[in-house]
Amino acid sequence: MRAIKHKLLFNPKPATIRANDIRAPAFIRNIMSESDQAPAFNRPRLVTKKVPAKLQHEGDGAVVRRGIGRSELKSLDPFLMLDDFSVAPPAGFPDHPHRGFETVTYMLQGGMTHQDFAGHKGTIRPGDVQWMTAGRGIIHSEMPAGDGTTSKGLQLWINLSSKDKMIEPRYQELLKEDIKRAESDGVEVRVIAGESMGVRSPVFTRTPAMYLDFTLKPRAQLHQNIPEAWNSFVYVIEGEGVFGSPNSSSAAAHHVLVLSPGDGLSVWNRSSKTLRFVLAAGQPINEPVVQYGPFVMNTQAEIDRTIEDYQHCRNGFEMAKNWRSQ
Ligand code: FJE
Ligand code: FE
Repeated sequence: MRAIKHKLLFNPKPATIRANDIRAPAFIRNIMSESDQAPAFNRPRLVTKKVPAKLQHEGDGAVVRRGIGRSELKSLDPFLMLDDFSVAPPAGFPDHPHRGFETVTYMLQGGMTHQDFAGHKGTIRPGDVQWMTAGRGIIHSEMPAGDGTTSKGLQLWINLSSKDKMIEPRYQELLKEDIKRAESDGVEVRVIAGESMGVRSPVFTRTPAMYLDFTLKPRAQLHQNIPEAWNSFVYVIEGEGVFGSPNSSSAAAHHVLVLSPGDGLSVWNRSSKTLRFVLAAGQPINEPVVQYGPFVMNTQAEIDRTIEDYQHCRNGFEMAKNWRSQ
């Protein structure tokens, strides 16, 4: 079991067995290991806050469940927003700008077609990821693809540090097949960013971050390392699970769980249904954040300049001049 592996990993000095050691017979050792409640981490992360994602309208007729970004959870440095979106034509997110952060769109159902002012265009489908570094400026549309069915997914906004806010925009697009998976003991992980269960994502995270999609079968448990100094949260997509401590109450779908500092997270699926959740963690930027809708800068003066740049098609918004999505 993974728990045992981790215990070995974190045992600083395994006891050496001397010749005169009296070892318990095998049946006693088994009983001991079954009742052994030693935690998998030195400093297990616990749930400090459980917030239901709140339904609200966004874009043009779209509905989002906002986890991070709602008033009770304004941000969790470096994370600015997590929207669990659900949108069917003709609703969508028509032409709008971004500056100063990254958007990560992860599809769960249907498809989303994006078009930007630089001619970049594509459709992402379930399991695909678009990691967009808006940097100094992107203007784009994000609309549900195809036949009128509802498209669903998660959009995570990750802040950029002051030195990166005005970099050239960049896309990293990963198809489902390109997202590495690992499976063991009833736990499956899709590694969108960072590393888990021995597999690593090729995504470059300008703000150091991890983003993992876990599926746990009934009775499965998981122990995931998380860098100590990073902020982290869980968003439950489906089912229910016990997070942080085996004694904590279970958390159901559409809740954000903010985690305390620590070196890892343990999760138990004690239900009879599949549990699916994303775990995100990131290195805090520790800079002032001034947000005006889709512009995120450090000061109000920078926001004022951004609005001027956008209105006058300058400093990264040049291509906005004669552009409209089709
Ligand atoms: C936005 C207007 C918008 N949540 N989740 C204003 F349209 C948007 C916006 C989105 C968005 C897009 C997708 Cl694909 C998924 C979303 C908001 O595009 F963020 C602001 N501020
Ligand atoms: Fe957008």
